[in-house]
Amino acid sequence: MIPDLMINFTARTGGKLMRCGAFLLVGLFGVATASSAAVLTATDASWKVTASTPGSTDWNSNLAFDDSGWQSATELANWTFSPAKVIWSSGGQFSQTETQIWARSIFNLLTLPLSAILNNGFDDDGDIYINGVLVVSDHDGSAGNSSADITSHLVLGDNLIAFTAIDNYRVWGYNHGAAVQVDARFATVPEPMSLALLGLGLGGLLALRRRDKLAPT
Ligand SMILES: [Ca+2]
Ligand SMILES: [Ca+2]
Repeated sequence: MIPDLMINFTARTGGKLMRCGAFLLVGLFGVATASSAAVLTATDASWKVTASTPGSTDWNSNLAFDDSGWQSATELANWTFSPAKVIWSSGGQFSQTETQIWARSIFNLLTLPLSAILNNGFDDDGDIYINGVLVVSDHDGSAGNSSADITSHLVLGDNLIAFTAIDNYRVWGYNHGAAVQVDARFATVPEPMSLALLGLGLGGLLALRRRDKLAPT
């Protein structure tokens, strides 16, 4: 639409049209590309964890699952994954007993993001679920990071992120950890300046068009 208008009017209206076009393009560009970044959730001491096999299989899909018997996660310091903290349960970084944990957290969305990327690191392996859907399955037998696009699995309101992590390479005890973080981008409400520029451009074009129609041919 814009190129046609530009071509149609340029020959007759010269500089004024160019100014209207510039306002339109700046306004549209500002509206179309406006977005903001946010961390939806990241592992820290608020996450609930247990080193005992959950009593029912819906621990990773049911928002109302009773995890009151689980404990607050222990934050570890054995690798950096900012702003997510590396967590495990009470056994700590060099536990002699724990080889697997289960972890849960709930976060709320007032609007759905344009995109959401789940970044994670496991020492050593694990599975991650978003609202009951398996989105990461890492069973390569060694520590490492990966990421997954989880945009389509998010819903308005409460969302459950849950994982199980397994230490399967023992060094000085079960030196294990897991870090999980969801980074999202949201569309933002158009800024007043963008709307003003858009209005200026449209108003200018309409004025030029009206004048063009009234002018003798
Ligand atoms: Ca792994
Ligand atoms: Ca390990």
